[in-house]
Amino acid sequence: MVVRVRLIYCNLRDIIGLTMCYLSRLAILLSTISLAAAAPQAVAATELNAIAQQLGKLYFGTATDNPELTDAAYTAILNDRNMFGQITAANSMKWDATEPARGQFTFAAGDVIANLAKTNGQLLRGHNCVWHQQLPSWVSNGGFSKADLLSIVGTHCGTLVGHFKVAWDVVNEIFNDDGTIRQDVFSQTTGMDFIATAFRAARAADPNAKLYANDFNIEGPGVKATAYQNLIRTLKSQGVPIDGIGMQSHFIVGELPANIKQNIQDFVNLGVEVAITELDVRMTLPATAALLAQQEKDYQTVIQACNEVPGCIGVTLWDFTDKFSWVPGTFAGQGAACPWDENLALKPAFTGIVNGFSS
Ligand code: 9MR
Repeated sequence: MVVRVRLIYCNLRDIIGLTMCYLSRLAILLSTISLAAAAPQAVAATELNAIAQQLGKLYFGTATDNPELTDAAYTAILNDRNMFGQITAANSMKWDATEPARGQFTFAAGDVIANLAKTNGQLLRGHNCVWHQQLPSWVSNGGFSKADLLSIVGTHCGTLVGHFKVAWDVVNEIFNDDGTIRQDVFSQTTGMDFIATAFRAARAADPNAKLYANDFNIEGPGVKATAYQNLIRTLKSQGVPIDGIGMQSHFIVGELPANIKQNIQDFVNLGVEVAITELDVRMTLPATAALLAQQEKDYQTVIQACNEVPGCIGVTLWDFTDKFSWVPGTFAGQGAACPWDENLALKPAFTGIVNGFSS
């Protein structure tokens, strides 16, 4: 019965995709049957978004990228709303993709992702308005005055948020690991003022969008998390609309920070929601059984921490398969960071996620 219910959600676009979808459902069902015996509070659903929503989360999701959408076996999994209830564009809503020249907005690639989410019945996170990377040189080298750059930031954020109408990473990676403000064109030209400008423009463009600050190395307590907590206090005291903190969660196997749950709770206590926005757990290759087993535990730890704090509203993988992970291209000799391997087969990490929701 459960199999029949799940199978009807397979995307019937082509025979390869359909076959992959069926095989994936079967593997999930088998793994969940074995989990059900062990876990004290085994959940009834077998797919990640269905499990997350059953437990009161808004979604379980994944990043995706436009070039990947030609891969039928990949999209058969991506398009399954019970597996992924939310998607994030890994690249096509960034500044270089959306405003390559001043005032010239191009939404074609971003709209492909937005329309995919709509077609699939998935939520969309917008990523991102203001970031020091993938920033066109007309912004970084424009030599603008403070007033000009604030106007540029406001126009960019307002136009993006107004167009896509979703939850947004309004500012991305604005602090260094030591908690100081990152030195880039935005802070060097405007001090901290670009932050309020970006959030206010985003709110004016869409009063319903959830507006986030997003960063890495803020998943555990420490100076960088404290910097964001202070920022939230400051922004709120000034009436600047900030709704959430995105914890990117790009982890290394066996090296998760301690006290993730407490840290999430500390943010929630300040009156914001928290989302795990870019989860992956990389390792030095080759992937051994021991590394994969530790990775399973690490995924479980993160999911359990989010699961146990009601204000942690959802989790997004930074793509679900090693086939399309950003890790090997950035960290030589590292990879295998995702819960699906390069052949789209489930890894032990998938079980870790399910168990994280069950414990
Ligand atoms: O996944 C993205 C990759 O395709 C791009 O080449 C890269 C460019 O910096 O950005 C990656 O996504 C990043 C995200 O936008 C912000 N947090 C870190 C992510 C991994 O680098």
